[in-house]
Amino acid sequence: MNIPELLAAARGGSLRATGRLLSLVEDTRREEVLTALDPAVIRVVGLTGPPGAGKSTTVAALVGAYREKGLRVAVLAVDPSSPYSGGALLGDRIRMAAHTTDPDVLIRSLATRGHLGGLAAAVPAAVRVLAHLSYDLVLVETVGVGQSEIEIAAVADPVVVVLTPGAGDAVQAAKAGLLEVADLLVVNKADREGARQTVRDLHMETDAPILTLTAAKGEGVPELVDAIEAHHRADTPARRKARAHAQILSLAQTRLRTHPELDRLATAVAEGHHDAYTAAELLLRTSSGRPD
Ligand SMILES: Nc1nc2c(ncn2[C@@H]2O[C@H](COP(=O)(O)OP(=O)(O)OP(=O)(O)O)[C@@H](O)[C@H]2O)c(=O)[nH]1
Ligand SMILES: [Mg+2]
Repeated sequence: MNIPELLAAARGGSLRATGRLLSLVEDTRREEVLTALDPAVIRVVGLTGPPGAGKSTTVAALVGAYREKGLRVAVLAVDPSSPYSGGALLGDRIRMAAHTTDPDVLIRSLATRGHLGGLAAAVPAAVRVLAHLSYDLVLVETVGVGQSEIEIAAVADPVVVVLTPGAGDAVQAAKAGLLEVADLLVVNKADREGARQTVRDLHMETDAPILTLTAAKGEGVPELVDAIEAHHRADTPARRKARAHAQILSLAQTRLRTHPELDRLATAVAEGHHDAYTAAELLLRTSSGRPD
């Protein structure tokens, strides 16, 4: 099937065709697919946080809540660490089991293979495909380690940071830069001791709204849905512009970071043939298709 045929089949409800399209935008045929899409708007909610904080459990609970409202929901689970779907995603599959037979729920794991700009470039492309296919909402889960949560902040609004109770967790999260990207904070596993103290600690570190949640039991889920809605309602042109700004920068940086000339230029600088300023200028020029 060619791309227009795939798009037609996907719009007609074929999950297979949708899956195929998502694979294409993860890979070398991204541009081809993207140019075939009309611009469409879709809400993207990002969930990030330390490993094991309960992100997938929260996502599964949110899917349930949004399905009750009649929304078509897509889940993108990003596994930045591994090119293969490992144990974590197997666990997710169990947590998502209730939704896997629902035709209005799409669950997809994106393994960022490190080429074509990885996560930063693959997620916005996948989101555009899903918008075109009339999903109402995309939930993007990514582990908050390193770069990925910053990249997610460029696509998602709000970014929900999921933490767990525990001494020093607030401080750890602040140190890891997680609080900076948080529009909403969730202290999950509130059935454990110390949740209230963690909330108090977090209030010292951030002005973002903080909720408690016991995702495993669904407690606090309606409040989280409300907080996400409130955040959406409060969206402004200035915020949309800030997101666009972050997205452009993120995509441009990715292009530069993965540019084939970068390595050659680095060697030239290391060997004293160029200074770094000239090399940076050359990299920008070759990236914009104006090699000299
Ligand atoms: N006690 C308690 N355990 C929970 C709660 N929510 C999730 N868990 C458990 O925490 C573990 C990790 O949950 P996940 O939802 O897989 O966490 P995650 O953040 O998606 O994990 P990774 O994707 O591997 O980083 C699982 O064993 C869950 O059952 C909760 O509200 N209370
Ligand atoms: Mg998970």
